Formats: sequence, structure tokens, C-alpha cells
Amino acid sequence: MTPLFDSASLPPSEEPLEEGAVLLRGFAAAEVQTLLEAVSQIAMAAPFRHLVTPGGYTMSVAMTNCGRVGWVSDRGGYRYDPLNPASGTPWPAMPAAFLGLAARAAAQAGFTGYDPDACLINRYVAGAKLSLHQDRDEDDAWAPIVSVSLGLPVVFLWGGKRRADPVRRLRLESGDVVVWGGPARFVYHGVAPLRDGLHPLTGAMRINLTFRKVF
Ligand code: MD6
Ligand code: FE
Repeated sequence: MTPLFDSASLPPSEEPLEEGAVLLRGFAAAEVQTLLEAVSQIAMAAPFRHLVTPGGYTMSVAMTNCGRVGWVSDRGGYRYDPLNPASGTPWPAMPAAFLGLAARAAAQAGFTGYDPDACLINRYVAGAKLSLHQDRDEDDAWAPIVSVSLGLPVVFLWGGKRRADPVRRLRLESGDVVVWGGPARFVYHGVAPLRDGLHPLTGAMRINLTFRKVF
């Protein structure tokens, strides 16, 4: 299904979600192709993998990383690792275009001087999802998470600080950026199962970049 329009054809707009959290629609729209080319380069050095959760489930989302450390999961738990466990080598460096975009988006949301250590790259195909969770594996409890959507649209689940809080469903299009930090840093969030579709740049996939300040 091709949407009639997406954020690439709309002017950027800013939608506050709560104190410390904002949805920047179209913020990365002009850079989507450049970002996807960088993702392809990274994936050649560090291929996408389906990680296993500590509970023994294989994740439906495929992941890789770039930056000083990468987020990984296995039977032993979640952690940030300076080496890719699949190869034993460091993760690819974070491209300057990634750092620049993340810092500009964070600043737009009120977080100046953002210098992320890690960029987790998620690849979704139809049916892939991410259950409601908090990001709690980082030492820095204030610096924001910056999440950049590329390719197919998806429903992002935006909950509250407690798991039982009501969940909003936000449609994210290619080029949309969500920033959450400070008082919103531990909000529960997730991704609803990706629906079938074809995007001109990613085909049947959605790619998500999530930037984190780990240390
Ligand atoms: C997304 N990803 O893919 C959001 N959080 O749109 C996450 O929220 C996330 O992929 C913690 C660990 C891995 C993730
Ligand atoms: Fe998360």
C-alpha cells in the first residue's frame, strides 16, 4: 500500500509528547537516502542479526550497530559491547552524518551537546515488532534517546512511566524523529507489528536508527 502522502512531502513539524519528549515529523526527510546508504555500508562490515533475548526468544527485529559500543542481547542479558560478538571486531564508526543529525534533533528537543556513544540499527520486515519496554541499559539517565524512522511507516507505541499506563499509537513515517530524555527518559515504548508495504527506498522494510548516550 502506497500512502497518499508521507512526511517527505510535508513541511517539518513539531509535536510535543510530554515534558522531555517530542516527535519531529519530517526532521530527517531530506537525508533519508544518505542515511540509508550509510546503513548499507555499516551492514557490510557488521551484518544484521536476529539476537536472542535473555529469556531465549529470537527477536523478530534484526539488528546491527555503529559507534563506540553496540547494544547486544544474548542468554546472558542485555549489554553494550565495544566488540561485535559475531566477529570479535569493533563496530563500524558512527558516520558524521549520523552524529550531526542526532545532535541537531536532540538540540531541537532542548538537549544541547548531545554526543551519543552508540547507534543501534533495527531492521523490520512485515510482522516484526518490539514489545513495550524501557531503555535502561545506559548509565546516563538524562541524555535523550533519538530515534530516526526510515522506509515503511509503522505504529510507534508511546506509553508512560509505568507499564500499565495508557499507550498512544503514533504513526511514524520515513524521516520522522522521536526524541525522549530528561523527565521522559524512562517512558515505556515499543513498535507495533510492521504491516506489508513497499517503500521506494527500502522496499518491504523499515529501518530505525536509535542513538544513545551510554556512559
Ligand atoms: C525502534 N527501538 O526500533 C525502537 N530499545 O523503533 C527501541 O526502542 C529499542 O530496538 C531498546 C533496545 C532495542 C531497541
Ligand atoms: Fe527502546
